[in-house]
Amino acid sequence: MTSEIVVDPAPHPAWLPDGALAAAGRRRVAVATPEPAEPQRGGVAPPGSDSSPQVVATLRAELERATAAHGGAVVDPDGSPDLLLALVHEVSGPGARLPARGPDTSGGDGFRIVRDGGRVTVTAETPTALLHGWFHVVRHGETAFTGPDVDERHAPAFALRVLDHWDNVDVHPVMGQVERGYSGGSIFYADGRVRDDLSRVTTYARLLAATGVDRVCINNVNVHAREARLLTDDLPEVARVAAAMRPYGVRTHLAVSFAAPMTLGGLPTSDPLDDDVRAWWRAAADRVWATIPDFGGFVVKADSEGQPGPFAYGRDHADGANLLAEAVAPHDGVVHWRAFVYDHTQDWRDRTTDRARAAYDHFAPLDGRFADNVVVQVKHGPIDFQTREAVSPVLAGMPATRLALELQVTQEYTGQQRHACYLAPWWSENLGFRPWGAGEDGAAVRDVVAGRGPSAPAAVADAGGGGIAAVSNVGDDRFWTGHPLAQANLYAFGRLAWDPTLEPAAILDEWVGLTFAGPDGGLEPRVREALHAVLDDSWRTYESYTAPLGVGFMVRPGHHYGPDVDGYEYTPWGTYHFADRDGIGVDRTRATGTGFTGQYPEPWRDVYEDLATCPDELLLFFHHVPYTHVLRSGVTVVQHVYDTHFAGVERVREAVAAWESLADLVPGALPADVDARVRERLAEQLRSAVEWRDQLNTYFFRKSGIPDAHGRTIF
Ligand code: GCV
Repeated sequence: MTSEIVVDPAPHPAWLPDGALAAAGRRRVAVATPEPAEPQRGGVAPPGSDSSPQVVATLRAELERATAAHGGAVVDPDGSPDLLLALVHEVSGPGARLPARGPDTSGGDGFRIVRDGGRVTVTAETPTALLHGWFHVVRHGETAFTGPDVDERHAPAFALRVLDHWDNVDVHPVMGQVERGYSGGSIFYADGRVRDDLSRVTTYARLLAATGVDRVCINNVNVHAREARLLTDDLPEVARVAAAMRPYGVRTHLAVSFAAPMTLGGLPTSDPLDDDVRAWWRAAADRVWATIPDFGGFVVKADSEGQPGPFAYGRDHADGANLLAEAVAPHDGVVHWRAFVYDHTQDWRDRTTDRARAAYDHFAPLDGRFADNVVVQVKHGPIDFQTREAVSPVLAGMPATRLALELQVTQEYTGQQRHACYLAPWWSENLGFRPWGAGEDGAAVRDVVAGRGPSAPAAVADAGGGGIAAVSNVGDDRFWTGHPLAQANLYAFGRLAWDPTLEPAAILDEWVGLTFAGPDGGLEPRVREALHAVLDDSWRTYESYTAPLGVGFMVRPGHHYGPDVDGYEYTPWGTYHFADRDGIGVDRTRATGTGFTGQYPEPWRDVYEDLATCPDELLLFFHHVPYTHVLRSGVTVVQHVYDTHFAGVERVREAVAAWESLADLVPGALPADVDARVRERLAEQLRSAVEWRDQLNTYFFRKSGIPDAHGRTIF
C-alpha cells in the first residue's frame, strides 16, 4: 500500500508556524500606543514618517492570533501584562537615543527591550520598529521571559534592507515567470497581470518583517516591454501590491527601464541631460508617489546585458543615476543603481579584456558625483554571484558614494534550490571582509555599506550608507523556496541585513527552532542536530564538488545548472578558465595579467598579486598555474581537484544519511510533505554531485594526463 501525502494547499508557514508564537501566546500581553490606532489618510502613512496606524493594527492582530492559539490574553497596558509593547514619542532610559536612522528609512527602526523579573517591556518610536521588537520576543521563545534581566537596544545595522524580485509580469519565453527563479511562479503576477488575490504577498511581508527586511522591489531588473508599464498604466495594480505589504511595514520599489521616456513616453531620446527627458521622469515619479505615498524608489540595471543606459548618449552612469535621483528627491525616494556593467559581447580570443575589472573601471572614477539619494548597488563579487570569488574592489573604491552590497539568495550558481546550500557563511565572509586589512581601523565591507567606511563624507554616513540588497528565492511554491531548506537562506539574509555580525550557525539555530517548533513551541533535539549536519557546511560541500579554487562558472550555459567545464570557454560572456594541457586559471596580476589586482587597496593588491601569498581558495581567480603547482595543503592543484570532488560526494551522502536518520519522526516532529520534498531534492543533489565529480575529474585527467594519486575511478 502506498502512503499518500496530503498536501495542505496553504503556503507552508516557514519560520512563523503558530508553535513559534507559543511563549508569548501563553502570556498576558498588551500594546500601548499614544497615537490613534484608526487608519488616517486612507491608512497610508505620510511618506517617511511611518506613523502608519495599519502597522499598529497588525501588531494587535499578531497578539490576538498568538494568544488565541496558546491560551494567553490580550490585556490592558495597565493590567500588569507579562509583555508590554509600547509606542512612545521618544525611547527613554539609559543610553543614547535609538541609532540607525537615515533620511530614507521609515523613521527609527530600533527598539528597546527591558526584562525585569520576568516582565518584558518593548518600547519603540514607530509602529514598524515595535513590530520588529515583537518578532524579537517571538524569536527568543521562552527565554524572552525567563532569561536574566536585561535592558538592551536593538537597531538594524543598515538603513536600507531590500529584497529584489526578478519576477516578470508576462512569462518570458526563455527566462520564464521568474528569472533565475526555482520556486514556481511569481507571488505577485499570474496570467500577465498582478494577481487578484495578494494574501500570500501579505504573508510574505509578515515573514520578512520577522527577519528585518523592510523593502521589496517587485519586478525584474531586466525590464521588458510589459513590465515597463508597471511604472505608468499599471500603477493602480502596483498600489495593490504596496497595500498588501504595508501592514507589515514593508515598502515597495520598482525596477524601471532607462529607455522609458522613449518606450512609454514617446520621446525621441532618453538622454539624461535632455530637459524633456528630465521632465518626463519628474512627472512619472510624481504620479507614482501620488498613487503610493510611501513608495520606496527605483532600481535600475543600465548598459548591462542588453538593458538601455546612458552610454548610448555618451553620458556616464552618474549622469544616468542623477537623472532619476532628481525625479524622486521631492518624495524622499531612493535610486538603487546597479554597478553590474560589463561587456557581454567580448571576443574570447581577447585576453586583455577582463570582466572582473569592468564594474570598478566604470564606477570608481565617478565617486563623489552621485546624488545623495543614489545608492550604487554592487554585487559581492566582481564576476557574478559565484560559489567562490574575490570580494568586489568597488566596495573599497568609492568612499564618497552610498554603496549597497548585493547578494543572491536565489541559488542561480549554487544548486538552484535542488542542492542544499546554506549561504550565510559565504555572505558572512563577504560582509566581514576587510578591504584594507588591519588598516583604516580594520573597516569591513559591512561598515562600508553602513556608511562607516574610511573617509565617508557626512552625506554618506548620515544616510547610513546604501545598506544591503539581495535577489529573492521566493515563488508561489508551497514551501516558498522550492527546497524547504532554502528557506534558511531567506531567513539568514534578513537576519544578516539586520545584524551582519551574527554567526551563521546561530542564525540557522534560530531558523530551525522557529520553523520546526512543535505546537507548544518545543523542538525535537534530533531535528536540530540533523539540520546542522545537513546545512552548516553545505556551501563548502557544494564548492568542493563544483568549480575549484575560485575559478568559477563551469556550469551549463543558459540555465546554469550542472557541470559543463568548457560551456562558457569560447563564448562572448567573459567567464573563462583558460585550461590547457599544462595548467589553468586567469592571470589577473599586474605583472603579467589583466591588472585586476591593482584595483584593490593594500594589503590585498599585493597579497593577491603574489602566488606565494594568494589564498588557495582564490588561486585560480587570480593566477594561471600549472596543474603541478603545490597548494598550502601540500597537494598539487590537480590532486586537489580529485580529492575535493571525491570528498564532496561523500559529504552529500552524509547529508542524505543525516536526514534519513529522522525517518521515525515523520509525521510528527517532521511533517511528511517537508520530508518528501527534502528527500526528493537530496536525491537530485547526490545525482548531480556525482555528475560534477565525474565530469570535473575526467576533464582534468584528460587535459593533464596526471593520474589520481589514490587510483580512484576517473573516466
Ligand atoms: C537579471 C546574471 C543572471 C541574469 C541576471 C543578471 C543580473 O547574469 O544570469 O539572469 O539578470 O545576472 O544580475 O542582472
